[in-house]
Amino acid sequence: MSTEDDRWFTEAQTEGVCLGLRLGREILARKTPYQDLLLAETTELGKLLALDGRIMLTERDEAFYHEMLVHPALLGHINPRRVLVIGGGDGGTLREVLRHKEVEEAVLVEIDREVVQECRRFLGPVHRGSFDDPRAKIVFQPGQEFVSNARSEYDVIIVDSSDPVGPNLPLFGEPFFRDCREALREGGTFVCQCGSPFYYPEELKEVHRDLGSVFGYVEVYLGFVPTYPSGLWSFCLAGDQGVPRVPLREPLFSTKYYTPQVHRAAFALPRFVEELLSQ
Ligand code: SPD
Repeated sequence: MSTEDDRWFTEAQTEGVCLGLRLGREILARKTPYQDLLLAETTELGKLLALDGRIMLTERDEAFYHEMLVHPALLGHINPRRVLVIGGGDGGTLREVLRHKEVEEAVLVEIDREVVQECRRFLGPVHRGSFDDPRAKIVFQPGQEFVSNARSEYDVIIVDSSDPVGPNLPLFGEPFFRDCREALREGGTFVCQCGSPFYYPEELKEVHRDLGSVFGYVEVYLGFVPTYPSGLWSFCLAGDQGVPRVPLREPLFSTKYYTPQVHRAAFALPRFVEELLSQ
């Protein structure tokens, strides 16, 4: 399908469905110790970051994902001072966390140093200097290892992982969720992305079930990310003292996708999602 002048990146979203993005200049393509890393210009969606052939972000729609991963958790917490981000080596999640003036420290734990290094260099509009913010601390370590050594330290834990395969697998499942619970302070909130409920219902179902066996409260909400499989994307919020489905404060910054109204509406689930969660 690709010729020299007409190159495409295609992600096989399922065995029978692909998404194709027409590429411009390739910025870099190489193997890191953990995964295949690709950074390229696309003709319509800005720069693309793909890991192991999966789209992590395009500049055009990354804010949709990062805002919806971060703001429901932070604006639903009464005073989020210390925040832990697991994964998210492109810096988009960290950027959104640091927009909250209550945040005094944000620790980002990324397994792959090269992802941070290359995103820092080529994806300025995504991280917008967040790696160098005095409130940010960057740690290169497997997220599950870092969390297993933390006790009652964080107000919010955000898991910005890829799909549950390869180096991301340990970030899904009960043992990791238990360690996250231990790492949270009283009244703390956990949030993670849970994939496409349309193509991968089992992923959401299992994360929801496993979080439910660890935390007192779990809530599912949805967002729209055009370049992720099916576009319809799910997230789970969890905590032991309830998880508010409404913002406790107004956001004091501009956004591309998130609004307090979207926040409230995101918890209204289509029938097929309600049904898969109740099975
Ligand atoms: N199907 C890929 C889902 C990836 C979710 N996380 C992306 C990381 C962007 N910060």
